[in-house]
Amino acid sequence: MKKKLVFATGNANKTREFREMLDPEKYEVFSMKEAGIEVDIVEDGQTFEENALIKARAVAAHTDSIVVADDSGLEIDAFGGEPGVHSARYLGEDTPDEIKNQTILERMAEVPKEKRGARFVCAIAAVLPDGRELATKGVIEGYIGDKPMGENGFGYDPIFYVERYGVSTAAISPEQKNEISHRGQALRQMRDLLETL
Ligand code: ITT
Repeated sequence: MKKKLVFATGNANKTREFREMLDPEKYEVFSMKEAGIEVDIVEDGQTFEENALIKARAVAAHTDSIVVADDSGLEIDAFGGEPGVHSARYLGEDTPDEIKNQTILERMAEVPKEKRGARFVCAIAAVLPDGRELATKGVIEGYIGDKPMGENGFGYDPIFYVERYGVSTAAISPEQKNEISHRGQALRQMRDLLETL
């Protein structure tokens, strides 16, 4: 029987990547909107793990399905790990991604390659109908490039480069990104945990 999942996110790009990675024969993924759930969630955790759990619990209060949430972001070494858990709000919630990326590149103009390290982190939390909670995490190491590159992906992808390809995660295919990404790693682990239920 297919597992019904409600994905506790308002981010359409995360939802797309989730759907790309979950076998539609095994999982029926509903967005909060599709599940008719509207909640205002205050993400006031100190870590990605805490925030993912806050989101999953908030939505689980409104459904009997399995709820899965993703909290993710970009840690930049030259900024002491920022924006980190503040990635969505960084430089203003409504500031377009292109402006955020351009601003980061400008602020890092003088930073040499060896100090441009960065990573995407993704924590995924699930709350089951019986109240059990599951958590997984994925990390992909990379660096901030010297210019935006690529049309795929979303958010900070155009400035986040990976050594393996020498290009940004917006310049590789969605399949290639899912194979190596923070979200891909965390979601595959979560899928394995859900398989054992
Ligand atoms: P929800 O909380 O509703 O899930 P959100 O976009 O607010 O959506 P987060 O609080 O987890 O999600 O913020 C994560 C931000 O980090 C996101 O808005 C992107 O800017 C960035 N981000 C996360 N994963 C990314 C990825 O795979 N590629 C590029 N940027 C990413």
